[in-house]
Amino acid sequence: MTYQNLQIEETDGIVLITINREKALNALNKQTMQELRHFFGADGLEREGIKGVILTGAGEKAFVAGADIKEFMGLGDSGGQALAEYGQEVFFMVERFPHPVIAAVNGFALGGGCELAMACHLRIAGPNARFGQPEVNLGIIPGYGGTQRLIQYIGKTKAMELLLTADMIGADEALQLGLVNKVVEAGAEVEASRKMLQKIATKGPVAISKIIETVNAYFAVDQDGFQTEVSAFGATTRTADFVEGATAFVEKRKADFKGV
Ligand code: DAK
Repeated sequence: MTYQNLQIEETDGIVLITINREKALNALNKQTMQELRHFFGADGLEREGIKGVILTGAGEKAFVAGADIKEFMGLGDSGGQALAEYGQEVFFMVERFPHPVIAAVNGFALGGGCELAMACHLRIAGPNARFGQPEVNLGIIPGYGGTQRLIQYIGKTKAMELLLTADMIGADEALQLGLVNKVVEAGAEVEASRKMLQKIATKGPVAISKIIETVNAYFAVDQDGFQTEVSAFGATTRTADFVEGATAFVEKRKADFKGV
């Protein structure tokens, strides 16, 4: 697939994906969703030696200002349910991606944009970041997992308020509520994300993937998280990386992990 709306740059195993529709505040149209699906469901999985992914939006104003309202207006009264299923599938691919994915939130993260940021494993926001689920303003509800993930991050009380009022919150409140991991200076969102991924990249890659899998299991209705942890722990203890990590500790040196 040739990417039209995603700009993809890989440096030292870190992939920077910029959603590149600045004039529409990086709104998620069908093409962009297909490209995200292609990256997180195929291209990104096939790339060797990936350490992590940073997702951001083009320009200084928006991460993603939601699903493309102008495009989905043409949907009429049919197709909404199928599109929500498709969107949820794409965002589950992000959430289940075996390498860490950080949303570098450089402005509005509204509707589908807030949902996309929440599907990422970590969120680093700039001071201009604004989060919200304004769907009720349009007479609809979030369709890409927003009603569920917002509760996971900030609890039912505040999630209910934001979902019902369509109010936006700024970066500091998002930090206080646990929606973002850190707030950095304007323009430093991507670099701060890169720094965090570089730190994670010094750890055992199999262990990192297993952490993602196990944490996700906590929220999966069809999985016992504790049992998932037992199996994942067992799998990590059988890796050469564990032998290397333990040996490096004893020998008082840095571990040289190979991801096996
Ligand atoms: N879609 C399409 N275009 C958008 C857009 C969006 N979500 N957000 C902004 N734009 C466009 C504007 O139309 C404008 O384009 P021009 O008029 O210049 O051609 C340009 O971006 C700049 O926007 P503004 O002029 O409005 O900029 P302001 O600074 O004045 O305001 C804003 C910024 C972010 C507060 C405002 O643009 C805004 O309220 N945007 C919409 C936010 C929003 O409601 N987002 C959508 C939430 S609903 C579904 C599945 C999922 C969903 C829906 C359906 N199905 C399965 C059917 C999810 C829906 C959502 O995400």
